[in-house]
Amino acid sequence: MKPSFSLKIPEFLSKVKSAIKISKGTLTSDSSGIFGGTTAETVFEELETQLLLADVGVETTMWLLNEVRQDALASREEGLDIAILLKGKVRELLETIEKPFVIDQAHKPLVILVVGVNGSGKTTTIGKLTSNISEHGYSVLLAAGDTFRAGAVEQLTQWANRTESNIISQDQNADPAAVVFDALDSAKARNIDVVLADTAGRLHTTSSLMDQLEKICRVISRVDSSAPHEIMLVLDATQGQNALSQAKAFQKAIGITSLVITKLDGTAKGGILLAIARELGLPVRFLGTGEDISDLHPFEAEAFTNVLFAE
Ligand SMILES: Nc1nc2c(ncn2[C@@H]2O[C@H](COP(=O)(O)OP(=O)(O)OP(=O)(O)O)[C@@H](O)[C@H]2O)c(=O)[nH]1
Ligand SMILES: [Mg+2]
Repeated sequence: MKPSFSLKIPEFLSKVKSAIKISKGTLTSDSSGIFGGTTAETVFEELETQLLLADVGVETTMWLLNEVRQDALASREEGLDIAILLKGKVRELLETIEKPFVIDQAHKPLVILVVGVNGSGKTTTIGKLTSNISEHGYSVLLAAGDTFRAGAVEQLTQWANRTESNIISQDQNADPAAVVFDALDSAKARNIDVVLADTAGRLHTTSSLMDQLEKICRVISRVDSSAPHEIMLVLDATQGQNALSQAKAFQKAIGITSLVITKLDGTAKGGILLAIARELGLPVRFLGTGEDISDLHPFEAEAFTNVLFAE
């Protein structure tokens, strides 16, 4: 049997490297091979290696392969294609975290706090997202909550100019909670739809910095008790399993509500999304695939599965 992977990959995902490479010869096995024969074991061993290389992680890899084994056993179909079974499982798993970003107009402004470790792509993601939201006809105000890094306010100001959106900032070293508070006040007064708050990059292991985020959330909720409506963690896909540890730490400290996975261009570590789906189950809103304003895309499980398995 020929491998029957659909290669329907949207243009925008063409920058993402395929991660799970399965050689053609091992795709198919007859049923006698699957149930205990060496052919099946060879196939499973190869799948395991490929999943681990793609940064799926040990736990999720074992879980996936076990699911596939059970399905194969239950099916007993002649000429069963194990890789197709795996691909189906991967898609099902990724579908659990496909929850597209929507602007809930019940909240005005909708407040999104963007957090993450240093350099993960927070500010760039905010710029791209601002462009995306504005294109849909909503007004955006940026809050320059990174008052720590030199140049951070200027970087966000450039994005505000580029996207013709509003920005509220203060001097470097100002209290980030005060900046975000001002931004919310201003957004309310100007009837703005969405506030995107940038924050300084922080190591997930530094508790004083995590406390600072908590303070920002507290101050935000004083203006609107339902806010922040989304706490978006930006993860750099090239960090692989470390991104998963970051997500767990941020989740524990301040309670993340959604994820953006950046830098998927040029890395074959996209398998991290499988570990995220299995271990965190948090919605993945967007994927970042480059430094340009247009390099942000809604996460779609099926399209991403096709990329993971592309030849
Ligand atoms: N290739 C690639 N580069 C990206 C992507 N997203 C962001 N970058 C780059 O990563 C670098 C860091 O991006 P920033 O947006 O400044 O990251 P940050 O999280 O705001 O960084 P700090 O504020 O210093 O914590 C910049 O050079 C960005 O252009 C992406 O999806 N792909
Ligand atoms: Mg930044």
